[in-house]
Amino acid sequence: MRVTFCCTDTKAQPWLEGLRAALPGASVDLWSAGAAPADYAVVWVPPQQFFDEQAGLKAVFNIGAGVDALMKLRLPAGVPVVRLDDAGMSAQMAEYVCHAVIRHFREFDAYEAEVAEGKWSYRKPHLREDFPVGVMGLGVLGERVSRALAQFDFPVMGWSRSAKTVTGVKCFSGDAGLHDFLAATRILVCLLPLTPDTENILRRETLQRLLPGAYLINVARGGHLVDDDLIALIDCGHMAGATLDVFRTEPLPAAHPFWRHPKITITPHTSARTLREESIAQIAGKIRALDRGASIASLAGVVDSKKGY
Ligand code: NDP
Ligand code: OXD
Repeated sequence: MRVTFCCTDTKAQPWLEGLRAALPGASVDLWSAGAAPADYAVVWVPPQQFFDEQAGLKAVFNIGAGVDALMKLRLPAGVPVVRLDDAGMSAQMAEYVCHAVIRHFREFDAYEAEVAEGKWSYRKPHLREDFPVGVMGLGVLGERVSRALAQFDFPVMGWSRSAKTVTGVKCFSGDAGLHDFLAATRILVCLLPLTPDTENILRRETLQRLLPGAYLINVARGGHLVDDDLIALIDCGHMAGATLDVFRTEPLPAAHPFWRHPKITITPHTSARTLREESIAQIAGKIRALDRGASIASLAGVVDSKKGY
């Protein structure tokens, strides 16, 4: 069995060593132009030439949860794409989002600023019922994040394409459910995949339906958000601010106003990192299963090419 590895912006050597150890007997190599045809590919944003040359792949494994960049390429007809299914990301995402929600709700930034000025002062505690949190996307990551927030007794709502039931979370679905979901949300968390249906979903028209004093946490993709609409809604006072981990252009260009906006906190696409050991174990386990004759449909994380996630 041949496995080819082609991951942009990734140190290849530890991945190659890990995959070789997890797949003894397989030949696991770094792809280069003209390489021999492989059975399986492990990729992150490969060049188009990679797929043009590797037309006979049995499956493509993406070393991330989001496949938006991959789905823009011309893939060999019918090749299954398998994304990471959690692989240690949901716990990180729950930490990041709970931290951002609590930091805003408890006004820790304001306390930090006052302490820096030598002030010992109290703020009136907010009521949780005034800070309902709405999570867009109730998949592997969104569901875990919703459950974690509910543990802190925030009122939590979730929105997904298909109807869902999550204990402690009021669930909405589809276009029909979006209006009511937004109208009841004060802190909005985006954990949607980026697809033609969800691109620019965080724009003036949707953000202005949120409760006054709304706060946005975008941990999905920069393409979900219309940057200027967010800034305008914060500056006019409808929104209180935002925590953003993802951007249309990454790294965020030095001149972008998000760097300096006093009500916007940014982090460098780090809310849930791909963990190498967990990811290798998951991908190698799936390759072994396929090699033993398991069907693609039996694997978790298979991308539906029509839905785009
Ligand atoms: P999943 O595929 O498991 O979940 C996606 C969720 O979004 C599902 O609940 C799905 O609904 C819902 N959804 C998709 N399209 C629509 C739509 N048009 N309307 C309403 N709901 C929709 O993905 P994950 O939870 O694993 O990951 C989500 C995203 O998080 C990734 O695609 C990636 O972009 C981002 N991500 C960001 C990271 C970071 O570090 N910032 C790290 C990892 C991921 P349904 O359940 O009905 O299918
Ligand atoms: C992912 C990411 O999609 O890191 O996994 O953004």
